[in-house]
Amino acid sequence: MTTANSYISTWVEEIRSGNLRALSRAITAVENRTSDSHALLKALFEHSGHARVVGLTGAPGAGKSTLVDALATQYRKRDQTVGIIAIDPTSPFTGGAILGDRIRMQSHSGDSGTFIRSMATRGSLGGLSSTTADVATVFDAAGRDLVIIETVGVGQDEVDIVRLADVTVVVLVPGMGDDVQSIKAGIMEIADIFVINKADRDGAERVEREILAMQSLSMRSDAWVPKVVKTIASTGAGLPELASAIDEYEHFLATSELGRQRRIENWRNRLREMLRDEVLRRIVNGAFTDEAVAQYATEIAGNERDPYSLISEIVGKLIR
Ligand SMILES: Nc1nc2c(ncn2[C@@H]2O[C@H](COP(=O)(O)OP(=O)(O)O)[C@@H](O)[C@H]2O)c(=O)[nH]1
Ligand SMILES: [Mg+2]
Repeated sequence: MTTANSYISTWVEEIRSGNLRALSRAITAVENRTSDSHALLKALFEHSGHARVVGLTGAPGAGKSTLVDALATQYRKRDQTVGIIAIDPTSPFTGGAILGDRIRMQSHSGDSGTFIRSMATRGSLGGLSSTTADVATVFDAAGRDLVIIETVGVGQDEVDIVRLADVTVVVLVPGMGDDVQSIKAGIMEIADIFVINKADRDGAERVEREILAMQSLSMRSDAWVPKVVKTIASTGAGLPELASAIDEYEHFLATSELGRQRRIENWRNRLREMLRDEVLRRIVNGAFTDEAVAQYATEIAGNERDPYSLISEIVGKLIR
């Protein structure tokens, strides 16, 4: 027990002192939900709460990774440290995302102030947004000033992830068929800032007009009007403007109590998810092993047993 605790506290100290290997090991542990990750997160939590979290979402190929890179460079110029979580649901373990991120890492290589981690969406034992939130907590406790989460804006998972962020940036591009109208309404509503990337291409103005037209029709409940920033991520054009737009929104959050409310709302959702994960984990470790599930399923399919009583029975045992 004591050994375990001192092992964890040594690990925490290493993480907090900027040891990148310790940080990397911590993220891996959290991602894989290893047996010591729980104790680690508990110990790290008290050191968290300082980082600002920026979420960046948009269609594949919109230039999110390039933009995140360029944004990290902006923050490094201000001497702020950055942790990047890149999530790509299309490339679980191999393929484009990982290769792309290896290449990207080189652009910051030699600078320990930017730390990039790609996360697989499949194979994660907890919910994806839960794992992402925990990795963000690790970065936060490690003293990173800014955590940037990059995710493809497609499904509910991604919307949940983006909700973790203090500031959400939705990346659009001219053409590509993702006109403002066809973008998922859910993604549209969560934008605190719009980026029109690839502004070197034709049609950037049209996208901008569409966003502005949409904004003129409906006001957000908090009265914030999301800024629209045009960028060319590959050259860095518009990046200082994006950083200022993020500053502005952060200032708005800080002076309006909304930042705090947003964090509370976020925790309401996370607590439910954490509870669900934990209950499921305990049940799977107990009565609901793969073998048992196969047996139950066979019996239920054969009408030898009813599923309702089975679930009540299993959950009942856990709660008592
Ligand atoms: N023309 C142009 N190409 C860009 C721009 N930003 C990114 N790209 C390119 O678009 C492609 C996809 O970029 P990537 O960052 O991987 O997109 P992601 O899938 O959204 O992360 C890459 O070939 C980038 O070099 C831009 O502003 N203008
Ligand atoms: Mg990417």
